[in-house]
Amino acid sequence: LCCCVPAVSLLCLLPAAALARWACVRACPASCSCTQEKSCSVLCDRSAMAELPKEFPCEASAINLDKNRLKFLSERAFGTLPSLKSLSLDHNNISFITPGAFKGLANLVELKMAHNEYISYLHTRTFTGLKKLVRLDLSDCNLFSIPDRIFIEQTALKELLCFQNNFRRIPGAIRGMENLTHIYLERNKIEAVAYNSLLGLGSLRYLNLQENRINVIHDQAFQDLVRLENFYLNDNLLSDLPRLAFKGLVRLKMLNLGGNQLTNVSRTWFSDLVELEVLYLDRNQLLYIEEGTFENLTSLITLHLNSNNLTTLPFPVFQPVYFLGRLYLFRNPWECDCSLEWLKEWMESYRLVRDIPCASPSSVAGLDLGEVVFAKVNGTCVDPGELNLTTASSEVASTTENRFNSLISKLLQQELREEMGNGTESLRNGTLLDPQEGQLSGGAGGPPAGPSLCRLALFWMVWALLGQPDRLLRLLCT
Ligand SMILES: *[C@@H]1O[C@H](CO)[C@@H](O)[C@H](O)[C@H]1NC(C)=O
Ligand SMILES: *[C@@H]1O[C@H](CO)[C@@H](O)[C@H](O)[C@H]1NC(C)=O
Ligand SMILES: *[C@@H]1O[C@H](CO)[C@@H](O)[C@H](O)[C@H]1NC(C)=O
Ligand SMILES: *[C@@H]1O[C@H](CO)[C@@H](O)[C@H](O)[C@H]1NC(C)=O
Ligand SMILES: *[C@@H]1O[C@H](CO)[C@@H](O)[C@H](O)[C@H]1NC(C)=O
Ligand SMILES: *[C@@H]1O[C@H](CO)[C@@H](O)[C@H](O)[C@H]1NC(C)=O
Ligand SMILES: *[C@@H]1O[C@H](CO)[C@@H](O)[C@H](O)[C@H]1NC(C)=O
Ligand SMILES: *[C@@H]1O[C@H](CO)[C@@H](O)[C@H](O)[C@H]1NC(C)=O
Ligand SMILES: CC(=O)N[C@H]1CO[C@H](CO)[C@@H](O)[C@@H]1O
Repeated sequence: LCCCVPAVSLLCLLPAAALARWACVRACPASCSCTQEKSCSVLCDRSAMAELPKEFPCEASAINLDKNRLKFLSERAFGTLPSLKSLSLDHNNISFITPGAFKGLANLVELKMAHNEYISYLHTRTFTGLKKLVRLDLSDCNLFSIPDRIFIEQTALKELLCFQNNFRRIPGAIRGMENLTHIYLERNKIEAVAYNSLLGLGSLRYLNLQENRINVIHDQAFQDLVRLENFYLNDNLLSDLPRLAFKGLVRLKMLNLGGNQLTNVSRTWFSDLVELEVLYLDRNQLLYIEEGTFENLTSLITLHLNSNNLTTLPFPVFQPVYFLGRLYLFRNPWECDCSLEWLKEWMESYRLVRDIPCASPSSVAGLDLGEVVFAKVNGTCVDPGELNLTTASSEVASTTENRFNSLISKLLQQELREEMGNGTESLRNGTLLDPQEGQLSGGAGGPPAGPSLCRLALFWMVWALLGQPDRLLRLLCT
């Protein structure tokens, strides 16, 4: 029974603060400590408790029961606590929750039950009475599924944390929960995202599905997620995506598709993602990126394409390139022939790219693209592997150009090396973290200033000259 009745007349003589303190402490359970600062907090964590105390202070606004040995919650396990906002039961050994266990906690906002590894089943009426619940944590609880109607009263729910369970599909219970903003479902065993799995989630801003076993995504599965900003789909088993997979996600800022099995990137996938700033496509098996793929990504700052099977990257794939701040291309079997000449130039002028190890042609294998010197014959680039076939006829021109070209490369590389230092890239669970990402967000990737501009100008000058070897020779020889 609740004790929250106006205190007896004697107590009315006490000041309100003193009265509150008295009330909070008076009913403090034996193995807990109770503090009344702003509101009544009951701390019962790490006290080897196997059963709940008989009674909590009626004024309690927060109860912490973490790291005990609780096994069982009976109906109305906490009595009636009209002031309780936060209840934490993390790291216990709860294996059964009687339907209606939380009845009487009508104003509870946050319920934490993470790391109770023996909860594998929840009854439809588990959360009955929790009409104000905003945040629910059921992570690492060994759940295999939850009933579709379990959240029928939790219309205010905004954050649902269910990572590290055994779900094989996205719980139907979340469908249509229009106030949900954050869903954590990483490290489950989800295999597919059906067209109706995520219907009606119009407020969702964060969705984490990483480290599942997703191999199928139905067409238009994400169509209702019009406010989604951060989307983790990395480390799944995707080998393809529907043509219009991300259609309508106009607010998306970060999309992580790393660690899948994609081979082709279709130009239709990202056509609506006008606010996307960071795109991860690393650790796939990409062979081919369709021209125009990044065409509409006008906000893109960082693109991760490292650790794929790319051999070449046609220039038109990167139009428009002006907005990009960082481009990661390492760990790909690059074929450093003339088709990558543009990338080398870009690399040297803008410093947005580095680390492009060449796998072929054999004459440059093992070099970095930045070290490859593209020979020119009559102003036309000659692929490294073929050099020996063509040098004879125009030996003078090409060697002079080569020497000049290589001098410029060396100068630029020297500087590059000085700027790079070590450890610019750190791996977070296989996904590259960009240490500068945060700083880049305001209009990053614009033209480099100061010395870089000079380099750029120098570079284009040399380039223009190299395109006209006669002029270059005149310039060098007079
Ligand atoms: C936790 O509960 C399970 C099953 O209910 C039991 O097998 C296990 O011994 C309990 N562990 C502890 C530490 O009490
Ligand atoms: C949920 O959001 C809707 C608007 O989308 C709002 O009318 C409703 O009051 C919200 N529910 C709760 C319980 O906050
Ligand atoms: C990938 O693209 C190439 C070139 O267009 C095409 O030949 C191949 O069939 C595509 N593969 C897949 C799996 O779509
Ligand atoms: C880019 O957006 C425009 C206008 O919405 C659209 O017509 C075009 O097809 C998009 N490009 C790609 C590659 O999808
Ligand atoms: C990508 O390269 C890896 C290792 O080099 C290879 O095992 C894999 O089959 C390649 N994938 C494709 C699609 O070519
Ligand atoms: C280079 O140009 C000269 C004269 O224009 C021509 O004789 C020669 O065959 C050209 N060499 C090659 C490799 O095209
Ligand atoms: C040119 O060099 C490549 C290797 O760099 C070699 O395989 C090829 O036989 C050479 N061709 C001629 C005509 O010497
Ligand atoms: C760079 O790496 C070298 C060898 O790997 C190491 O000795 C040196 O301390 C590193 N420098 C910095 C600034 O981390
Ligand atoms: C930074 C980060 O997310 N690290 C996580 C990598 O994955 C392991 C387990 O797979 C986690 O324990 C780390 O927190």
